[in-house]
Amino acid sequence: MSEFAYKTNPETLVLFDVDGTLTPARLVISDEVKETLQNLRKKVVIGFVGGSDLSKQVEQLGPTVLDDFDFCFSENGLTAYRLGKEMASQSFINWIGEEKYNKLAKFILGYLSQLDLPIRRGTFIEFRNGMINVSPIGRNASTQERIDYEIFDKEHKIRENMVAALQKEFPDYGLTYSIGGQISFDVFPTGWDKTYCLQHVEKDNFKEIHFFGDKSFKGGNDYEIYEDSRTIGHAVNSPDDTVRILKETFNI
Ligand code: M1P
Repeated sequence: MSEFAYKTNPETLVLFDVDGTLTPARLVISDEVKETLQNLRKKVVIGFVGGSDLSKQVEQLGPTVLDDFDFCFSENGLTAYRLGKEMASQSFINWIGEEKYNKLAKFILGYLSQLDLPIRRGTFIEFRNGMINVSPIGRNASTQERIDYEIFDKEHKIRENMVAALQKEFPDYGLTYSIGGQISFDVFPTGWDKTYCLQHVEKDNFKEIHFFGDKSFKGGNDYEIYEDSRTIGHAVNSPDDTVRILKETFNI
């Protein structure tokens, strides 16, 4: 018998993006969203799929995150947990190889060094298990610095132009560039977007898989999974919106 048999609808899985869907960008989950998820979990199987690594999701969703969700997918599912147990994962560096990665990193650092930006902080390339994350201002920016940068970036198209330059420089690398957050973009092998996590739930044979995300538009990092034929997509514009749709759809 399935471990999910105790739920009212054990054959339904509901997956959530994190930033902008369960929490405000890079901030902590509210008590209201937490309580809504607890109620939902009694009825269906729940999971999150975020671009960030697990340590960020622990900060945002809480230290008991592995117990609070049936499925936890960090880095689009490159790091995956089912009922608190880690599932097999792959790595970006094994896939790309040291030589090609070195060329890519040199180009990125050179490009960043030539940009005129009002401020810079630290950590311009974050090396993760399943991707790298590139931030012109640096990942150590404070919340206010992030907000200011996002406005500057929209006006000067810093990330958009940089992605175009990378695509031109490395046309045969098989990489996807995704501008999902406020200050950075993710770089990962094509196909390792959020749909990557769906292979981890195949064995459970869910009849319905719902996905909630705020970046479901073309070019957003929720687009592929939102549009995927295996999911029922829900586009949201805030955690409050997520709660509202959950209450309407699942009667909680
Ligand atoms: O989850 C969306 C994005 O969140 C962060 O982006 P930023 O720091 O630019 O706001 C990053 O963790 C990024 O990887 C992720 O896709």
